Amino acid sequence: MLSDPIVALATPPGRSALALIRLSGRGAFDVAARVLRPFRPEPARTVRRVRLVHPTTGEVVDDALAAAFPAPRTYTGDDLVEISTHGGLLVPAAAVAALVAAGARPAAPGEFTRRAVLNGKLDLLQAEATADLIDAGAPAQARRALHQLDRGLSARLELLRAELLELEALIAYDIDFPEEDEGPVSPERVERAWHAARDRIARLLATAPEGARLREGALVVIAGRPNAGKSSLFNALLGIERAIVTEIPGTTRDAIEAYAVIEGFPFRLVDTAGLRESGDRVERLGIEVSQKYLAAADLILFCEEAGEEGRGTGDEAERFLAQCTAPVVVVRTKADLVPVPRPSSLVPVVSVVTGEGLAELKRRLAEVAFGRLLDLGDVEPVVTRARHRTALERALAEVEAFHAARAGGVDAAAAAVHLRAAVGALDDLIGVVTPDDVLDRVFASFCVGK
Ligand SMILES: Nc1nc2c(ncn2[C@@H]2O[C@H](COP(=O)(O)OP(=O)(O)OP(=O)(O)O)[C@@H](O)[C@H]2O)c(=O)[nH]1
Ligand SMILES: [Mg+2]
Repeated sequence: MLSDPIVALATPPGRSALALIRLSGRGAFDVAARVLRPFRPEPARTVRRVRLVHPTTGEVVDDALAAAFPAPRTYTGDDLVEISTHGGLLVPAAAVAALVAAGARPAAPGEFTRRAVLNGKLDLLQAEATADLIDAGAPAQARRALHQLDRGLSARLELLRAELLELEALIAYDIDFPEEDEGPVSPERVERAWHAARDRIARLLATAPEGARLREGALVVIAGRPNAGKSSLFNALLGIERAIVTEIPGTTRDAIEAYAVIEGFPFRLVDTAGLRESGDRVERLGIEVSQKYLAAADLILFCEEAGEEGRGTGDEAERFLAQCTAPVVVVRTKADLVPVPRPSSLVPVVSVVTGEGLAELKRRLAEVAFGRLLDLGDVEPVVTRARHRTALERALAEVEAFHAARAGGVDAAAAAVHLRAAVGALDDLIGVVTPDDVLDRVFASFCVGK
């Protein structure tokens, strides 16, 4: 059923001062009236103090606050009631149970937002942004999600869509006047309009790799010779003593992964076993794991001891680095052991003992992993999901195919089919008409009550 009354706890269960319950759908006010004393939908959007009572046993569950939001000016687009109860495990659950006994159904994950999309209150990109905002662990993720929730990406795609329709209209003149040598619209004008639309798609697509990294966290693999100070630096970047540090080379045997927010951006830091030829079986396995991480890395942080630059990094390490496709940031460790002043170099120099250079290193990591996003600032839209990327790739391919068809002498009507297909790809992306299975996928990761 599309609009039956649903109910859910919108706050996490556990010890808290308050909990928020949402009830929405056709008949939501009748359900509320069976449980809340007193309940009146008027005046709308006004909080009132109520007694929350179980509808069949008459037992008083809580002394609460409730507000009624009549359709269509609500989050879901249907009638909606928000009830603030006391927190904890027992009261909110009993309140939800009372509303279920009064005729509401427990909501599925993301069902409130799904209804908002179906009722045209949010587009699909805004619904995704809602989930991203809730899941945000780093400030940059939250800012990006808010921008998308504000229709930043939607507005850009609508502009693009309008440009493609405009291009289609220009072509239509050729369809109407096929006999004329030169139609009323010059080929240059069509070419210019095509270029503008094509570049706009390409620029959006170019944000996809860093957009995906912003969602998942940039994978930074810390590598280098044994005893180079990798685990010490890993701990310093995390701000906790996570990995074991000793003066014995070969201390780290396994890869250790941890989440960190650096300069407001999300990172997944990995400490690895030092790279060297080793006779020790466990250490060799550790080095194999290091290599796997190096292959998957977004960025490699390569540690060398300061003052040891002349000694090279060892054949083994150099071979690994030569195979790496990810950008490498070299860092000199243990700066406090080297006399100052040191020969100046572009390579960051750090010490976990004095803290020297750590702030600069963090800025450098953010620049290398998220430089394009930093350049774009918070106003330009960014695509963050595989769903966005594949739709834009489809649109780009169709727009290119249109151009190739025109250049190849295909008549205007046949070439325009590609423009239609490109517009269709953008419509799928914004969620103009969205099939159920796409909605299922988008809302699968939502929490209940959202
Ligand atoms: N003085 C000084 N000592 C450091 C610094 N960083 C690391 N060390 C020391 O260097 C030694 C090796 O440090 P680790 O962090 O374990 O080095 P690692 O690269 O992880 O070594 P493996 O796990 O064996 O590959 C330890 O004795 C650390 O205390 C530093 O900035 N200054
Ligand atoms: Mg180590």
